[in-house]
Amino acid sequence: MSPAPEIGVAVFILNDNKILFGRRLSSSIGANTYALPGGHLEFGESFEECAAREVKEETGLDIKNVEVLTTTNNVLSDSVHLVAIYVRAQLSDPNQIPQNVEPDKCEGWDWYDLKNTPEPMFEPLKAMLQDGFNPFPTDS
Ligand code: 8DG
Ligand code: MG
Repeated sequence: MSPAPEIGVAVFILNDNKILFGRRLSSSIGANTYALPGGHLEFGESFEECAAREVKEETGLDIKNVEVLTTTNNVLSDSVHLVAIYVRAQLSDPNQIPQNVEPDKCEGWDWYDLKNTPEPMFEPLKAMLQDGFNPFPTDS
């Protein structure tokens, strides 16, 4: 039987025209590449609940105004099929500082301009950003 696709929620945290990215560590999927905070959808969760939970678990940040933006569907190998729901959110308190709560999974978090995103980028995000995807509201 084939393995099931994984469902992830990834969060563009937008603050002061910047986006939070962190470099993935260890043997996880996409090791050494930069990605958004996020994680697997748990049974019964909404996308918004999953986004807030994963952001808190990984960065210590509290978010608000979670909005679904788009999805990706990537088959990375014979055994890895990722479906991701991308949301955007704002910090509940814009003065909060991200903490590296899971240092075994992430090198650390930092803010980047959309025009100067870090490399190498996690594959599912790379194509999106190369295509010109913009997570900011159109009036900002
Ligand atoms: P968990 O198992 O502790 O719940 O979650 P995690 O260990 O934090 O999961 P993850 O690998 O960070 O991400 C969940 C899934 O979402 C995984 O299949 C990879 C996929 N994914 C994308 N794009 C992105 C992204 O930009 N950031 C994150 N974190 N995951 C992403 O396809
Ligand atoms: Mg994660």
